[in-house]
Amino acid sequence: KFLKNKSVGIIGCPFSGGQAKELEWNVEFDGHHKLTELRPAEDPNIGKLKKPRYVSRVTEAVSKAVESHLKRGQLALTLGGDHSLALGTVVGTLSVHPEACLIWIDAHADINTPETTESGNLHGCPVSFLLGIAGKVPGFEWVKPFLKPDRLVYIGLRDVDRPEKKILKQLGIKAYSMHEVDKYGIGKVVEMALDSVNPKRDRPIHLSFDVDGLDPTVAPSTGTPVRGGLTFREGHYICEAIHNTGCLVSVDIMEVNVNPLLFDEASVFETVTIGCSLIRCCLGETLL
Ligand code: HAR
Ligand code: MN
Ligand code: MN
Ligand code: MN
Repeated sequence: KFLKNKSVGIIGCPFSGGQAKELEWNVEFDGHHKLTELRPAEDPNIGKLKKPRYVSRVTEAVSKAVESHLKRGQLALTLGGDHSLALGTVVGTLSVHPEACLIWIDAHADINTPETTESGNLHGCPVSFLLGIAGKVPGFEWVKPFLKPDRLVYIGLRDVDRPEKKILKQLGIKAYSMHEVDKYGIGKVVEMALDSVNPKRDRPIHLSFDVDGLDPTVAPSTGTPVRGGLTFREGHYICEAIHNTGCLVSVDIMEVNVNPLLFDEASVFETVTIGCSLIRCCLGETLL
């Protein structure tokens, strides 16, 4: 009776004055960035790539947002959304901290190039753009500085395309698949991963956490689930250990899908809840 347009306004209230603020972080919430407004009227494929202009505009805007929070000395926490967003978040981090390293938690390597991608989906490609091996794609000229291959490490991989495997080998990129997690245990894997990209623990760390790195039994509402993933504790251990380095400057929690048409409420709740709990570990929540 009183409303029009079937439109809801959400008032985000990042306020904790009425309680004791547990982890002692001040929270500044941007609100949801209005990214859909950046969608161009026309966006034909470029080669195999789907929605290239939309993705380039959105990721460039996200890079600026991350950059501005980091410049103000804040930890940049980005909640998404498909993993193409990490193209923006990582460039934002590198533009403030050129010496930063990238820890990528995922079932997938997301390192397809515009040539190797079979799906054409850009969430399977952000790492190739970050490394500067994607070639020239119109709209993505803003992507700089590039990430050096020895500043990147993966944990949790188990669904890597054949051409992606080739790129990982050729560039000598360090990757700990679920096989290594099984073999060495998560403690050793995280230590080896940190030793490879941040041997002296003196480089800023960007953590890009795709929730499909977790097993679908603990993080079900994600677009491309793959069996045999990280357990609840393994996921949390990674965040705790990275927090403990004192080097964490930027965190992405990605591929959380909250579309009620795609997932039931319980699945969404479970996945969002684990995302929040990973974030708390990144911010220093401990078990004891
Ligand atoms: N490798 C496949 C592709 O390029 C699948 C990518 C899967 N998507 C993600 N990324 N959720 O981690 O399309
Ligand atoms: Mn902001
Ligand atoms: Mn991913
Ligand atoms: Mn993934």
